[in-house]
Amino acid sequence: MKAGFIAVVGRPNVGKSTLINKLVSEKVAIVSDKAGTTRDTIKGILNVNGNQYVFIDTPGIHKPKHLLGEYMTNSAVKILKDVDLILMILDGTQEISTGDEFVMERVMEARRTPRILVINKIDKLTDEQLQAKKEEVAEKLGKFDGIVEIAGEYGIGLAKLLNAIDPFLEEGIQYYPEDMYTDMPVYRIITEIVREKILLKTRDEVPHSIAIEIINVERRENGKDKFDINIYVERDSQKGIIIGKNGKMLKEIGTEARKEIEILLGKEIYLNLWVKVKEDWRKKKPFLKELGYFSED
Ligand SMILES: Nc1nc2c(ncn2[C@@H]2O[C@H](COP(=O)(O)OP(=O)(O)O)[C@@H](O)[C@H]2O)c(=O)[nH]1
Ligand SMILES: [Mg+2]
Repeated sequence: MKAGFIAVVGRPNVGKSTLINKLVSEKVAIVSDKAGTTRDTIKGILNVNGNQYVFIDTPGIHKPKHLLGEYMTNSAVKILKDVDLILMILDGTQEISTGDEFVMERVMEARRTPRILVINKIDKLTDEQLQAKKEEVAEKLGKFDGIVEIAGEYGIGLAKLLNAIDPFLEEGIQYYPEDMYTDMPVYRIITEIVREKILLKTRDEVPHSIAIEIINVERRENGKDKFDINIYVERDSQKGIIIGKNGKMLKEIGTEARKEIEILLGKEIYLNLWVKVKEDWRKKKPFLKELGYFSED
């Protein structure tokens, strides 16, 4: 058995979570077109051909603007020194930006950790554009222990990516049982599902202003379990957006989330969603701790 921890880093929206979900064939990380979707480091575990790949999804690394952002960037950067390999993901459809360079600087700080560059979203690139992208990488980002081109969303290039990772795995180790595909507790997956449904339906500041907390679970011997879940927002106006006209939006969010949670749990449930205003919660450490962020300090 060979195994290794592989940190997947990059600026927001390059496709980190999509790639890991595809690799492990299960949804471990929620995905949306909004930057800042992933707030925590999440492990997706792949067992194949006697190799165990432990991919660590990270929040996009960016210059933090608030306490939650600081937590997100710090938790991504902290793990870089401890992993066997870093995959730095680029969105091939975008020019390499100061955002990518900021990520690269963090990667370089973990000096001894090998790094592979992954150019993603090649489904949208011509051969010429891909070639130009590689030249841009060499010029703006510097040296890597390998470069791989993929389209994570469509599963293109994933076998090559695993081949490129293999030399960096450690011999004689298995970190997790073979049937385990994530380290996320089931309650955490449930709150993430609710958050994803909201992210997909909202825009501007709303997606960033949401926190989800399970406040009560009623288990019933005969009948469906009942979940009460709070959706926190930062402003009254955001509460209005999420509830929607005659409660329509909240109802849709609830139905979509319930269906996915039922698949996860393998049984039907009742799901009650409540929208609460908690002003500026992203700046309040005690509340962030209550939600499970900053849990280690
Ligand atoms: N065209 C294309 N879009 C992709 C690909 N991978 C991810 N995306 C899209 O990019 C957006 C951000 O993806 P996500 O995985 O949440 O990015 P993250 O912030 O880096 O985790 C989503 O809208 C994805 O559907 C890809 O291979 N091709
Ligand atoms: Mg993500």
